[in-house]
Amino acid sequence: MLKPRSTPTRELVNLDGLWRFGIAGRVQDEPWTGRLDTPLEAAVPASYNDQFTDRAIRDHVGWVWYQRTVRVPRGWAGERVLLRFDAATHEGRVHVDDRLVAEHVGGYTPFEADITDAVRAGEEFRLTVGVNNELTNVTIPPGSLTVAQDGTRKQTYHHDFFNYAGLARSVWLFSRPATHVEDVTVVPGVDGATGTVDYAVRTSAPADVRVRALDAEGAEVATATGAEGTLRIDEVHLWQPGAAYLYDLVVEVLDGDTVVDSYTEPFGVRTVEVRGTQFLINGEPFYFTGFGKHEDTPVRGKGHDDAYLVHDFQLMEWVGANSFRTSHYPYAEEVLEFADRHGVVVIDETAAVGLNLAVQGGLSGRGASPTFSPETYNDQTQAAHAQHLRELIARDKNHPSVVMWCISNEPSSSEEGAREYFEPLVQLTRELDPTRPLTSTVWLLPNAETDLIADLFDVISLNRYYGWYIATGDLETAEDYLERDLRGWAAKYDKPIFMGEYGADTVSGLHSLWDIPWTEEYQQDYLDMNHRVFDRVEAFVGEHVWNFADFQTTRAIHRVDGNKKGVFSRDRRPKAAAHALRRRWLGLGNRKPGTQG
Ligand code: BDP
Repeated sequence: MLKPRSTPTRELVNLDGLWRFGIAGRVQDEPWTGRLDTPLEAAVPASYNDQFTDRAIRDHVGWVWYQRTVRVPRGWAGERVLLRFDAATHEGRVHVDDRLVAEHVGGYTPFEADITDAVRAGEEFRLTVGVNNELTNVTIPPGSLTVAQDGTRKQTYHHDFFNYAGLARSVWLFSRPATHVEDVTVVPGVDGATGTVDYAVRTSAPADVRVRALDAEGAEVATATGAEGTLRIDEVHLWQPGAAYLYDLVVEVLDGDTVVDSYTEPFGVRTVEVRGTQFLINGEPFYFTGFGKHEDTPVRGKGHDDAYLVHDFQLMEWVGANSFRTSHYPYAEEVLEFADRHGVVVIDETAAVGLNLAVQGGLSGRGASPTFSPETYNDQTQAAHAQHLRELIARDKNHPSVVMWCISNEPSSSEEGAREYFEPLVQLTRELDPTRPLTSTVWLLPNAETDLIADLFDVISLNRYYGWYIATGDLETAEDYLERDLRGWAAKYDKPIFMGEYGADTVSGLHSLWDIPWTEEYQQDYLDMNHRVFDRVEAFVGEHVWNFADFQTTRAIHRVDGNKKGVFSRDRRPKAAAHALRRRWLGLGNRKPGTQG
């Protein structure tokens, strides 16, 4: 789905700001039919949970309502008028005046509604949006929902991060010509010094199409006509990790000589390939340094914030990180665009976190339910996962920063049913995007012998906590376990091995002379131990520390005001480990430590 942009034929109005807000049960029934009966206002974009002092709002399970009035610009008569929600977490229902105009399930991908027939240029309408935060066995991410006899809804989670919800990303009103560009796909390639750009344009109705590639200075470097084709860019300027370069693809829909729609999609020319145990970007071995992140800040929750965006990327550059993973859901598109412009490499992850009842069963002492079964994660879950993959790839396919899809985090991959669940999803992802490698992270228990799905993927991504959850506080034993584990994978598979997560909770400012978990010294020693092992394993292609920053977690997990595995605190101050990582990562030049540049 194309990002709404202002172009010579399209206009865009941003609807962020303060909206009337209330939770179901405290506002009238069918709140879209009139003015929302509430004293509250909530900021958009931001999760609603932490904006108020009321626990009932923070912990609300079910629908909440947002409302504002919107005026359609008077010059839009004759144009199609659309609403676009960058995200409604996890389900959205949109009403224009009394009319339902859109419904969408999935909290981290965008959706739009053509409201032309419901509004008039120059006039106002009432925009009411319901957002539901419930997670069940058939949503992505999954959760468990129980409803008590008195109707109280209780939500439990299969992930540790707080279930921030609401309108955490921007809302737009935009105009589009009746005959328009619906979609653009750009697949770059390299042929010697020439860039090849396979493009495909989908239009709303049969029409002539012209495309022009412009370089960063705006000079035209290639042009073609037709909805599909290949552009050749001589002396191409590659998009490189740490040295971004973007072209623009200007796509025009023509009626004779008249341009009826124009849309500009930025793109980069780079290649990605897994060969043997190497991960190649532009034919060069690439070593990932960086983090698993979260969209998480005080007060805003998962709300997108440009100041944090800039600051987080500054901190990543400062620490020498060349990449990050969008753990555990697709991030705001602004984040990927920023990564495109600044040469930061991204592993783009779905919201499929928690397809794992083995972890929970073990911890609760109740015994594990089977993860994959008609009562638990079933065909309907798989269908929701497939739909999520379609929407993610439709949104992010043209970003040069995205070098790999991570289709799930820590599923129960050694359990019966895992292969049947994942094989069709892997196949679907390869059909949707034949160009990017695939991975899925492996949780701490399955090893090379017990895992049932690793062969389906191109890169083996391991989340390992030896020295934290296993061999806690005993880094010698942890080092031995880790090395044996990694060597097991390296012996079995001729594939790159990547550390998707490794980390230790650390309270900023807590120090000790001794090797004591939770101290800043322990976090450093823990990371050092991991790095010694990584550097001894040849097939190793990168390391993403868990986590970039401390983040808020759900109540039902043993945490001290959130997950403290951040290398930076929640307010982005460096822990000692940040300085240690900086010493290791700066100057690596995207190369594995110890190898020649
Ligand atoms: C991993 C999960 C991650 C958690 C982390 C932890 O992938 O989401 O935050 O453990 O426990 O299993 O810190």
